Amino acid sequence: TSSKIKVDLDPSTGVAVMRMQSPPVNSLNLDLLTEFTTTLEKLEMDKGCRGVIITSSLPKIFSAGLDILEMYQTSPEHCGEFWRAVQEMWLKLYGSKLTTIAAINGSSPAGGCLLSISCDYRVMADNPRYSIGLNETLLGIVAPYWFKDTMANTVGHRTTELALALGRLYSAPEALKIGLVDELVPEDQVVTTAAQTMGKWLAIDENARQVTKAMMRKPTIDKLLSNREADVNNFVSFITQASVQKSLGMYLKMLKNRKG
Ligand code: CO8
Repeated sequence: TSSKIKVDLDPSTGVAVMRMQSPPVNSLNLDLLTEFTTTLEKLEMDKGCRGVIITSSLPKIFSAGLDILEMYQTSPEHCGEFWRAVQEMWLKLYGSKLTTIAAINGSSPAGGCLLSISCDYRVMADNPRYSIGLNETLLGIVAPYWFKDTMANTVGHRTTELALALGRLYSAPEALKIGLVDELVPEDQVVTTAAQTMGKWLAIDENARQVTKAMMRKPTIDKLLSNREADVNNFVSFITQASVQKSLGMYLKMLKNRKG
């Protein structure tokens, strides 16, 4: 099976680097989501692993977010299966007992932003051409409540309200300003800075840190856990609406025309 994620675990530090390598844009399709979740599960069970750095092996792009082709002109059954995989990825990552750091070395819209804000800490490349944000409304779709909750837990309610309503994509400097990312560094230092920061996190008492993380995040996670099937049904009935399909089609066309 061809792997969409390269994993390197350094046994001397207990830190693994997960590199998404799914050209052209690391869009989160069913395969990548599933591999992401199983990779994280394996690292969680590995006694030699305490932290994970998540980054991209593609230049200029961290992740283009959810693969629109998984939800455009596909069956309701497929949309449901896809959505369960998105939920699973978020539940695993947001609730991970490992320390997780996003090394955001390129653009990170929508699902890419969700992935980033589900980590404990974010280091982004200091390049104003790279942007990050929950831009769902620009596609005529609505970020689910647990995307919204994750963002509000990161930057606060009002900033999230503005960001989601306008579908804002923040340049790296803007993202730092609102606290959507924690640190900007030159592009070639994103992963090394993440590794240095990881050192600080791993110096904290493991149990105290894990209990604290769970305390902060469990209510948000439980909200989805107690409502997963309703959330799947909600997604499927929304995304399969003719008007929403039309918006997705127009957005895909816009992406293609933008080229060159
Ligand atoms: N899904 C599928 N295909 C994509 C996606 C995507 N998210 N992003 C890009 N592509 C495709 C492009 O169409 C293009 O295809 P082709 O080669 O056939 O023309 C190819 O990937 C390369 O893309 P670009 O030429 O645009 O590459 P650039 O390097 O110029 O730009 C970007 C990279 C910045 C990532 C740009 O592609 C972009 O902005 N992509 C769209 C990002 C986006 O808006 N994603 C939103 C996805 S929706 C989501 O994640 C959350 C949904 C929540 C659902 C809730 C519903 C209820």
